[in-house]
Amino acid sequence: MTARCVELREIRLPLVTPFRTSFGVQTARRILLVRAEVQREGQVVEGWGECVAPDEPTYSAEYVDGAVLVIREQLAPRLGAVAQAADVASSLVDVKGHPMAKAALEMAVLDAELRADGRSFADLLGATAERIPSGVSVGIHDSIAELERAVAGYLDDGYVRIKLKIEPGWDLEPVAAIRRLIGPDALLQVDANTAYGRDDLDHLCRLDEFGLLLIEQPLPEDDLLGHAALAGASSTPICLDESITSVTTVIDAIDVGACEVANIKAGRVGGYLTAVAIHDACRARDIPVWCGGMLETGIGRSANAALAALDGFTLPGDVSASRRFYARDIITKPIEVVDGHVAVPTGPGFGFELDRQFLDEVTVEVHDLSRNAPGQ
Ligand code: NPQ
Ligand code: MG
Repeated sequence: MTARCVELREIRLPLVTPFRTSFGVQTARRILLVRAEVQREGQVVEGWGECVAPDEPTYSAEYVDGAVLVIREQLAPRLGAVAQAADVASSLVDVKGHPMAKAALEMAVLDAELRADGRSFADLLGATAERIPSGVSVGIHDSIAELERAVAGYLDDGYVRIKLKIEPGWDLEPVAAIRRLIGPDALLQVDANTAYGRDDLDHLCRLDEFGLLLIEQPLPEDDLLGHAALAGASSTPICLDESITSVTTVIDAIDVGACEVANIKAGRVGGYLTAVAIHDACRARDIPVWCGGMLETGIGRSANAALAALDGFTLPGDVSASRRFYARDIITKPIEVVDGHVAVPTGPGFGFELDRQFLDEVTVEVHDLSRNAPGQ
């Protein structure tokens, strides 16, 4: 088999409601998609990957325009033709950083390869669960009353776990209000996206009284020892997101006591294959993991639903319905939450079918990657 990434496509989708985090507000999402082709016995089979890089470099260093450049000028030429998805990461290893861009290329090749084999991603992973519990990430709101309305709506939708975005000035009061609203037994956690500092450890310990599942990434991504200090002081488990960029970083974070729970996002770690390796490393160390989200379309959402079916994913993830973020998805059967769960896709590849007409309607730009092949 030979696989190539042949097309980079930028789409734009409006969000159903603004999504505010400690690092900014999003009202629409530009998303890069990668199309790969594999040749198998004279047939051409197509696969798709999704780059989770946001519009601006405020979650991590990557962003859409940077990803376009690095994929076109650096990654796609190095990739050229590969024999299998498992070779993508090693062929790109000389390029430092850019995990989301690399992950998108690996994803496209993996989807194409699996489709050519008639095999699902869940089958490749050995995941047997038919459905996964679905959690929802709730942005910062202008008032507690608005937040309560939003959370009540998500509970009506069936979500089994609520995650509140927090930042200094929006933490104890909203968390107290939502704990009161949803009752003592409902699953609740918070995510600060690095908004606090080492001077805030005492303040963050005040969250302990709310019975949270975890507090996600309170401190800057490079502050592992700060997270370890907080883990020692707080009864709420510390979960890392932004800090975990590789198998090595997660093992080190666990070893120094900074990571009691891990959020796994394939894009942040350079691809789904590394995401599985991180899952395995956490499982071997009895660290619970859950699947994070990056406002994916149905492409990334389908892949996440399969990843989250692995045994070590013992906490509900941010794998919510397509309509949590988008009125219309680019796949024909949008991801749905039924009875609080998302179905693990069973079709070949990541299991989605593209809505070609809608995809074309939302396409902003198409780049031909085959023209950047080496020697052309
Ligand atoms: C997190 N996601 O867990 C991220 C952060 C995040 C679902 O909470 C555009 C693209 C906007 C990606 C905003 C969730 C985003 C984004 C927030 C990711 O930290
Ligand atoms: Mg997070």
